Amino acid sequence: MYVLYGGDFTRAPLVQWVLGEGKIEYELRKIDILNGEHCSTTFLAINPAGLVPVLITPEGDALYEVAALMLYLADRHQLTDLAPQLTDPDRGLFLSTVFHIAADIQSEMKRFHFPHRFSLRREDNAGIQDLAKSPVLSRLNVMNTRLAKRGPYVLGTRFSLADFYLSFWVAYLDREAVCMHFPSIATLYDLVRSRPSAAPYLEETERMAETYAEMMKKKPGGVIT
Ligand SMILES: N[C@@H](CCC(=O)N[C@@H](CS)C(=O)NCC(=O)O)C(=O)O
Repeated sequence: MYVLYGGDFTRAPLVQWVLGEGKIEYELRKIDILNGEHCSTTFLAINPAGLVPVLITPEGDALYEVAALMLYLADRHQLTDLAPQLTDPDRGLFLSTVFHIAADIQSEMKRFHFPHRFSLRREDNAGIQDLAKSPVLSRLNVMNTRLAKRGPYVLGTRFSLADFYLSFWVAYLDREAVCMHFPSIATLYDLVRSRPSAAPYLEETERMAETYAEMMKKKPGGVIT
């Protein structure tokens, strides 16, 4: 059986959703990242990189990098409704989008959520957050134009896990502002959120984003060290 290390304020729900879609059995072990459990000796023995989520495969390998986990599960369990197969012509656009979200959208969210790690002075943190938003918004703008031409999903009329992946980060951003500026992303978000399997995860992510924003106001020096 799979074991997933995840928990609140992590991106583990992306993996949980794929596991749920595939009706794949797993055990969830929660890691308390707010209290630094991801830096504990016990967790570092599982993932020396100190990052959550981690998926332990039935063979015992410890895998991390959320995009890789989603693709791995979809491929291994033939979840072709979520990920076009290797020889499917849609595979190229699918991979290009998933890698773009992983490398150029979610990575910028680190600066947004952990501004204190990128600044020497506490008073710079708010400015760093603002700066982090701008590349994300310009990338969403490109995505919005593409969806307007060939939507409503990343692969046109065909839903895939790329849509859930993008929606997850929209939920973690200033969702209302994103949806107001980018109507085609708003349409995609609504479509994904109306899927019974996705709704609970996106609702929870919206709540987490609001709570995290509140915590950042109370602890401008950094919520997680
Ligand atoms: N590139 C990794 C990043 C994982 C990551 O940053 N996870 C966050 C939780 S969502 C974390 O473990 N943060 C702890 C830290 O940065 O100290 C992925 O996409 O899986």
